[in-house]
Amino acid sequence: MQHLGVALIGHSFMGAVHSQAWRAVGHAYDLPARPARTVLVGRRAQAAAHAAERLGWQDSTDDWKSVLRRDDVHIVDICTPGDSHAEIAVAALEAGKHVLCEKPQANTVAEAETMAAAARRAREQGIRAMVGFTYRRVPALALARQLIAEGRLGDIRHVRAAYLQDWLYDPRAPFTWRLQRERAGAGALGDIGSHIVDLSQYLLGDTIDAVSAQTATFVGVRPLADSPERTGQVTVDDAAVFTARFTGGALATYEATRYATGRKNALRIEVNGSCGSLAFDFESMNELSFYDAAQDAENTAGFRRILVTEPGHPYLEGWWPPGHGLGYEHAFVHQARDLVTAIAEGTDPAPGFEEGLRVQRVIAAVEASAADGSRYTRIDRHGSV
Ligand code: SOE
Repeated sequence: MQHLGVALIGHSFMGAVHSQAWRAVGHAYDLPARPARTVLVGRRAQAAAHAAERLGWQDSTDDWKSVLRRDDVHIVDICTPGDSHAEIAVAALEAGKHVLCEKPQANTVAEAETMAAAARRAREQGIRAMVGFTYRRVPALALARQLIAEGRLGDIRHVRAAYLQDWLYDPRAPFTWRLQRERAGAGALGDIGSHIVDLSQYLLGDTIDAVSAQTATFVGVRPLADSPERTGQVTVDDAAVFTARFTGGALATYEATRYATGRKNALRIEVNGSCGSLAFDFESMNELSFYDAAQDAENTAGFRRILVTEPGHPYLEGWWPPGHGLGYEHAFVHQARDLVTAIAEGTDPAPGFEEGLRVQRVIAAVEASAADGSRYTRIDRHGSV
């Protein structure tokens, strides 16, 4: 059994979730290779050692470059803010390490292009790269992709996607790195908007061709967490709304916001086609709503609720009996399974860095459209009608 030593870089929220995934993946699935939590990397040695102890990693260091020289490290798992993704990913690929990089892939298109080029070169040596758009691996959404690919919705006309959070609705919420352009690249648009852009392109098997957008920053200055009398300047979007046209002709609407008061992590997507529709809400993540125009007689027509927990549903062979349900972390376990399988079988994991680059291009286009306000037709407040 091939041994795959993992080096985790970053140990905050994403580092903790990825640790859970690396711990659980071998319990849930019979894998063609065995991943191990070899070394955890953090900016401060003592905090990294404490996190390694708590999260079950064999070793820890504050020097990310040192893990690239280790023969017992085969996968570098990047869970840091976006401003370090490109440097770490390119160095890891060039050192012959497979790379899993959290989303969004980078903070700019140029960085994402550099990563995609490095991945193309590394692929010639059998080295793989993957970007962590995990919602593709929620079983209900993987099933949605299957149904659309089978033609059950017919020609796709609409996508309606929203990713709603509310952790910034209160102006007293403290300043964080996610509100600094140089650290995060973008705000809600890059952090959660990237998920619904990737997810919609994945579900349709199509790409966005053009966008028209508005973004807003509602609160420009926030108190620092460690000294509330001092403040930080917010330099990213708090919310983005945009329309989009797909290459295949479908029209789409998107909303990504951190001000949807009361919505904690509400990712919602609906796809309408000429033969039916699909709808998903992450707050009911084990369910998929399906309207089959071809099958429902007039007096029984309606959306049906598919409980996506059957053994034959995507990824469910590794889990519990029908109806027992999965959670947020399971998509990360599925991500780990698919990466390990791709590495062992010598195939390309999806999404790779080319797909991550496509998402980055959409984010850049949304920001360009929002900045070019002239494309937004203002209402004539003093008109005669
Ligand atoms: C934002 O708060 C966030 O943590 C995203 O960064 C993750 O990608 C998403 O899965 C949950 O929300």
